[in-house]
Parts: sequence; C-alpha cells; structure tokens
Amino acid sequence: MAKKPKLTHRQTRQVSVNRTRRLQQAPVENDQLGTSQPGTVVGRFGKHANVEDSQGQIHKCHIRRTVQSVVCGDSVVFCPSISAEPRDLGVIEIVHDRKTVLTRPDFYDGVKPIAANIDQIIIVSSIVPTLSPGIIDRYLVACEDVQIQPVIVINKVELLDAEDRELVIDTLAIYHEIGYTVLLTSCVTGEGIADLAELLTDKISVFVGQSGVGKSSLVNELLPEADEVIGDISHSSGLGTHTTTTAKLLHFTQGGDLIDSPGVREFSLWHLPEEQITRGFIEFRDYLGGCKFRDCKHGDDPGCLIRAAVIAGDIDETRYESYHKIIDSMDERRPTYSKS
Ligand SMILES: Nc1nc2c(ncn2[C@@H]2O[C@H](COP(=O)(O)OP(=O)(O)OP(=O)(O)O)[C@@H](O)[C@H]2O)c(=O)[nH]1
Ligand SMILES: [Mg+2]
Ligand SMILES: [Zn+2]
Repeated sequence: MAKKPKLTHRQTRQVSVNRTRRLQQAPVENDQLGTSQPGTVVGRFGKHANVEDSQGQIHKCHIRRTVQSVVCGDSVVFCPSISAEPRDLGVIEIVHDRKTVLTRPDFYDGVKPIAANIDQIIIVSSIVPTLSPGIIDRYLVACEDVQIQPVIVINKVELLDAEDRELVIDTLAIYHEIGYTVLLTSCVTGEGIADLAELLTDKISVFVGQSGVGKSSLVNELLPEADEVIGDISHSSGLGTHTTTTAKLLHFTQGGDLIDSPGVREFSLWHLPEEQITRGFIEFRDYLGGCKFRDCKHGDDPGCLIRAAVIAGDIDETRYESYHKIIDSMDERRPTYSKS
C-alpha cells in the first residue's frame, strides 16, 4: 500500500474547509435518505428543524441550502433519514408557499419570520408590572399588517384586587369596542383557561408577547403533557428572563395547533411604512383618505378627520396617543441598514 503523503499545514486546513463545505451542501448521503414525503415543521433550532410526518413521527432534519427559511408551521417536503445512526438526519427539500407568516423585525437580520400558516395570533400580556396598552397596540399593528386575526390575553389576573381589576377591565373595554376578543386568564386560579381552549380549538395559533408574561405557563395549563419549561421572573422588572428559546408547535387532542414562541423584549415596527401603522389602528380606517391634506400626519393638521373623531369621542384618546407614540418612536429606532 502506498504511503499516505504528508500534507502541509495549509493543505490540511484546505481539506478540512472543503469537507465542511461538501457536508453543508449535501448533509446526508442519498442512500441514507428515504423517499420524499410531506411534513410539518414542529420545531426550529439552530441549523436544524423537527419535521412531523403524516403518522405523527418526528424527524430531526437538516435544511437544504437552497431552502431560504424554515419556521414552525411550515408545510414542507422532506426525506427522512433511514440510517440506524441517530446522528444521521433527514433533509428538508422544499418549503411550500406560506398562507400566512408572522414576522418580526430583527436589528441585525432585517425582517425575520417567526411562524407560518397560522390562523390567529394570541397576544399574551400580563398585569405585572402593569398593564401595557402601548405594547398591546404594537402587537395589534403587527397582526393587522400580516392580516392574521389577533386575540388579546391578559394573564396573571389573580394578582389584581377588586379595585384594580375594575380599572384593568375599563382600560381593556376599548379593545372589545373596536372588535377584538379580550380574555383575562390566570394559571394560578385557572380563570379563563377553558375559554382560551375554546378559542384555540380547530385553529393554528401562535402565542406572542414579552418574556415572562406566562406564555409557556398557559401552554402547560392547556396541554399538561407539553411540559414546557417555565421561567423565573425577575424581581426588579416583574417580567421574565427569556426561558423559551425556540418556537415549538403542539397539537390539541380536540383539534388545532399551538405554537409557543420565545418572548421578545420589545416588538418594534420600524420595518413598516407609516401608512401601515396608521392602517394598523383599525378604528382609524373609516376616516382615512378624508383628511384635508393628503399627507396629513393626524396631529394638529387642519381638517384632520381622525383628530376630529377623537374630539367627538368616536376614537379613543389613549389609542390616538399610542398611535403618535409609535410614529414618534419610528425614526429613533430604525436601524441604519436599508430594507431591500
Ligand atoms: N402569579 C402568576 N404567575 C404566573 C402566571 N402565569 C405564569 N406565571 C409565572 O410567570 C413566570 C414566567 O412564566 P413563563 O410561562 O415562563 O413565561 P413566558 O411568557 O413563557 O416567558 P419566555 O419563555 O421567556 O418568553 C413564571 O414564574 C410563572 O410561574 C399566573 O397566571 N399568575
Ligand atoms: Mg416561554
Ligand atoms: Zn388626519
């Protein structure tokens, strides 16, 4: 047998680079892969995804380089691994067009998809440290932008005394008036959990909201077998410490799926043009196009129909203020990259 040639340091490094590149291009040899079949992405972490086949079996898969992005809820074509080695994975070959997609602006990556093919977005908020209508309004704008039905859930309500509870209900009345479903829940007393379960039945829903509001705790109340990890709350902020790190899709036995997503500290909207923010306040829509000036900012502009509606009491003043707060914050937060 010929003696193995000794490689220089540079050659060794090149071989390693080439091998890595080849492995990335073709993660699994074809004879280790079964035939392609349809599946649903039920978990997404690092460079991998968990795909569920039509029998309910989960397959850990690589993602073909030609596939642009894969998120929970995606409908895919994949080849499962047929190797006995657990470290050999299947491959996601194709992601079908998404019916809907919830996106989130990411400072470094531009706009990032969070979940696909969802029917409704459950905005989870909590009364600790205080009720934050401003944050709820930002999420509502994001939901309106992607045209997915939102539901507002206010959790941890057992912590309210009778007087504060009245105040919270008063503040939330506006959302009900403009057509949104609002639910009060508690994972401690079980309040609202049955109503929430009913809202989720036969739908594909995603939980969104700040870290620590209790998204995973609600998942565990709804689906005890889910066994989601629950975080500790920070005593200073009353909010969480980013416990859930990857999105996960779970099934209800009565029908419907639920995606638990990692909490975000802040839900910015700087990827949206100003008109989209305005349209995101659904009660403004009847008045849009009617202001005296086409480029009306709906502030002190003469002949502004929206401000007139606020003065007449037809548009809620706190929502109007919230709108201006979002618009004012847009330029400060916008990153320097340009969206192509
Ligand atoms: N008092 C009270 N505490 C709750 C309730 N629901 C959840 N918690 C607590 O809130 C904390 C955070 O709960 P998680 O379910 O981990 O919150 P999360 O929204 O999933 O957080 P991330 O995964 O970081 O986004 C935990 O200490 C829970 O025990 C509730 O209804 N009442
Ligand atoms: Mg969580
Ligand atoms: Zn106007």
